[in-house]
Amino acid sequence: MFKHVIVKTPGRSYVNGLTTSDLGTPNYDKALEQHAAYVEALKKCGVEVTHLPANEEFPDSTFVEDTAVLAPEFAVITNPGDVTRNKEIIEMEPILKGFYQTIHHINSPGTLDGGDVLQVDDHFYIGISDRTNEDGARQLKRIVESENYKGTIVPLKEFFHLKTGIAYLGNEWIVAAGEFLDHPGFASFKKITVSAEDEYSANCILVNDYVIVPSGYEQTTRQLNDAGYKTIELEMSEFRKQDGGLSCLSLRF
Ligand code: CIR
Repeated sequence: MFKHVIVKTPGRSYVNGLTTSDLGTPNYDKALEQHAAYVEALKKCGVEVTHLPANEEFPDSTFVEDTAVLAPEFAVITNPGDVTRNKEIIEMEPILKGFYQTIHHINSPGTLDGGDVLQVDDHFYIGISDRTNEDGARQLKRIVESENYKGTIVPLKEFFHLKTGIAYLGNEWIVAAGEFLDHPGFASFKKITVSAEDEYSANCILVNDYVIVPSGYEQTTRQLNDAGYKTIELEMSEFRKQDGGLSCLSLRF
């Protein structure tokens, strides 16, 4: 069960953040509305929300997931791979110190974004991407192993972040798209399969009794419901425009 989440309001500078998409510039007011709905959905899931104010200096800092990797026993402050985002960790570390006694760090030349890390029970899967390099992935593997967890490194072929294409829902269920549909590392899991056109919905999050999914992806939602999951659908258009998904907007622990 998750007890806490950390979120951060997008600042006005959000519309000037990083993106590889061609979906247009986000509408700031709509982004604020969608963020507020996200926070309400998390509250419905029964978690206590630590809500950080916007920081205009870092346009992408609403995507707090990239700044840390959290387990019940320890936190890891990452070393985000894009230079414009790297110093977002400075603001996150004191917040996490309020919750954790054991804090590890990913150090340069290693880089790692939290979006590249998927926790499956006692096992962390660590993607190597344009943001997370081999050194950063190896550092995180060593850290989790020192804390009695398993670590597996997964070089990505296409996805932006590992969790762009895969989610874990507990009870051996994963949601998988693209390169993860027949990836040998995830062959033993039960799968909710996501088609190429619905790929954005592979980034969904299990928060206690609910799976939060982006709205507009009926096939994914239907499969989730058929597998016994209660779902909450959220409009995510303004975050999708900046390559952000549901997992990116919070740290859950
Ligand atoms: C970025 O390029 O860093 C942001 N525009 C999107 C980050 C998405 N984060 C995530 O998937 N964990």
